[in-house]
Formats: sequence, C-alpha cells, structure tokens
Amino acid sequence: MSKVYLGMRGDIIHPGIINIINEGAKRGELLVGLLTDSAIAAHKRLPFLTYEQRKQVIEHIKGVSQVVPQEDWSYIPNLRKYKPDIIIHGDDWKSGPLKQERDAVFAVMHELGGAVVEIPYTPGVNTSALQTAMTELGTTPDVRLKMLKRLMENKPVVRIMEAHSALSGLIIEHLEIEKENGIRSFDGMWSSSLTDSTSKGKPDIEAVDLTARLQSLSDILECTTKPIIFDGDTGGKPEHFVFTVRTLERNGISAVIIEDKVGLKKNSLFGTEVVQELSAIPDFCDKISAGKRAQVTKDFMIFARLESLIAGRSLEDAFERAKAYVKAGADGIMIHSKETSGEDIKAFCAGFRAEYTHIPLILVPTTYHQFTERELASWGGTIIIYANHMLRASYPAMVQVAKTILTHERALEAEALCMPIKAILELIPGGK
Ligand code: SPV
Ligand code: MG
Repeated sequence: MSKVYLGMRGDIIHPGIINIINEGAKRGELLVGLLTDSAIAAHKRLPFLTYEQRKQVIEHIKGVSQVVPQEDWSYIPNLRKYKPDIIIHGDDWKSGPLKQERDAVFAVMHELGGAVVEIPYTPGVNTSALQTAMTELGTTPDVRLKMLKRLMENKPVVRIMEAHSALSGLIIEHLEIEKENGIRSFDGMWSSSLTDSTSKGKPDIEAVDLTARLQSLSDILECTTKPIIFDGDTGGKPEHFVFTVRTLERNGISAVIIEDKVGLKKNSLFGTEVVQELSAIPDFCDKISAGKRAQVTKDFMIFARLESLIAGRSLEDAFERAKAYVKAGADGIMIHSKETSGEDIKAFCAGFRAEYTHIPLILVPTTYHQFTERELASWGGTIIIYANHMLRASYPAMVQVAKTILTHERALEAEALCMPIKAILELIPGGK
C-alpha cells in the first residue's frame, strides 16, 4: 500500500479539505502532516484552535490513517523523515508564495523516487478567505485573552503596536506585508497610557482613570481580534489594582504592565528631568501578589515594569527588583530606559537571562530604535512594544493638512495629503 503525505493547517475544515483527503485516501494510506502552532506562527496568524484540538478533529476524519506534527512551514523535513510514495497538494501552489516550495518538493520527491499529485483547487473555498471571514465575525474575550500566551510559546518574538483608538486598532488588526518567508503583521496591541491620555488631551499622569481608559479600549475591542497588553501605569493602590485586574480580564485583555513608581506618575521618557520616585520593593511585591491572587483565569498575566534606569538608578537596583518581582509572582519583566545606545538594556537582558531563561522579557525600543526585532530577541527580548508610534504619526499628518488649508485658504492643496473620499467611505464596511 502506498504511503501518501498531506500537509495542512487543519484549523478550518471545508469541502476543499475533505476533497483532498478523499483523493489522498484513494491513493493509499494517508499520513497527515499537521502544522504545529509555531510552524504556522512564523508565516501566518495563529490558528483559532490549538494543535491538540486540530489533531483531535483531523484524526476523526474518514480516510485519515495517521496525524503527525509538521514542525516546519516547509514540507521538506517531513518528506525526508517519512519518505512517502506520494505527496498530495492542491494545484493552487503553482503560482504565488508557495511556488518555490513546490519546486523544492518536486526535487525531493524525485530524489526519493516518489510522486507529486496535484488536485484541482476547489473554487470558492480556501482557508485564508474563511479565516478572514471568521475574523470579521469577531472573537470572544476568552479566545483573545489566551492568544498572547500562545503567541509567546510559538514565536521567537512577539510584535506589539500601540493603539489608542478604533481606527489605529483596525490598522494593526489588518495590515500585512508580504515578505520572502510569508506574511508579516503585528501580533497584538499596546494600550498606552501616554497615547490614550494624549489623544484625550490630558497629560500622562494617571489623570485618565480606568473608566475613561476603558472607553477607548472598548472601541478597540469592538473592531479587532488581536490580543491586547494594557498599560496599567502604577496600578494604583493594591486594593484598587485587584479590581483593575478583574475588569481587564473580563474584557479579554491578555496582560497588564504595572510600573514600580509612587507619587504623581510622570511619563518615563522625561527620565530624571522630573521627579521619578520608585516604590519600596516590598510594597510593589504586595501589589503584584494581590493582582495575581485576584485574577480568575490562569492565562491572564501581570508584568512588572522596572523604572530603575529611568530614575537614574543602577543596573544592580534593577536586578534586585526584577528578582523580587518574579518571586512575588510577576509573569514577566519589562525593563525600560530612555538611553539611546541600548547598552544598558542589553546589559540588563544578559544579566536577567543568565538567571531566568524562560520568564518573558518585554522591551520598548522607543529611544534605542536602531535595533531590529531580531537583535532585541537575540538579547533575550520576548515581546517588543512599539509604544507610541501610531499617535506620533497621526499628529504631524493632521497638522500639515491644517496648515496647508490655512496657507491657501482653501482645501485643494490639502487634497493630495488626504486619502480619497471614496476610500474613507469604504474603509469601514457596511456604510452603504
Ligand atoms: C506608554 O506608552 O504610556 C508607556 C511607555 O508607558 S513610555 O511612554 O515610554 O513610558
Ligand atoms: Mg504609560
């Protein structure tokens, strides 16, 4: 009996998949190579279902003999491992991003003395289109909350972009660029106290309270599905923080970051230009522990943010605090700095990683922006947050248009700086 290999994501089962499974089973014993979460995450959005859930479904489809993990986006490692007589694939890979992979598969199957069978693509149904349709239907708080942990488990580095409004959230939700190794997009959103306050015309001093912050958040939640990390500022009093944790969790937020400052909070990027008073270590530990005790789900995370370097203190101070906060139950550490060289952050990462190999480390490269995600990940960074860029981009664009209209006393010249009316009308579906 021939051995037939079929690689798949197996997240959304549609008639096209059933057809290819039937075609495979007709030709021999069908071995399904089910792509693992990490194989998918490197190229596409994480599947809705986990690997184990997808495996359970696929194993029960008639015609499937065995399900094995495909750990790589490419079929090649599994073809070499399982040496099938046949690999079966939809013929839609003859053009587009999978074309190169197709050539490589043909070469390996030739070498192995096997065959490649291409099945005419079932028109009208494909996983990517269905995934887009499902995304449009929205998500549940539970699915969204869990997503950040799954991303951290399956991606070398998680890429987070600041969102302060529904519109900025929509860009982060949908923007994709195509690169040689697949689609590149943002993994989730940062609800920044700086940009949320600024967009409401308030300074970043915790004057915008949780209720007001939740208004912006609710707009974003309504039109996106990606996970959100919430900037919890100092977290306030421990007795108040426990309510914040519950509220965020109920809304499907994946994590809150609280910073170890006390007194009137000032934005960290002022550095030592303003008074930055740090919390006593035991007090901040108590706040973390209170938050951890308050959470209801196991997947919500509390990250502790170290302000030692912002306040002009030493790396040793930062290490001492990091250790205490991890011991108190922090699920991860964010180290912040306004230095431009990145040397202090790099040194912190090295020291931290020497002690903790698996605790998530969150970096915010606003001032040390010359480093790529790959470089920051090689230092030990787990999550990279672009903390304020959407707001900083929109403000000068608006000022320029307003200035152009003032200069010419008409809107003609500003037109080229604006998106077309038709495009804005059609930006949000359902308006017509
Ligand atoms: C924020 O985005 O509000 C932050 C990061 O807290 S920073 O502004 O760099 O302090
Ligand atoms: Mg902030």
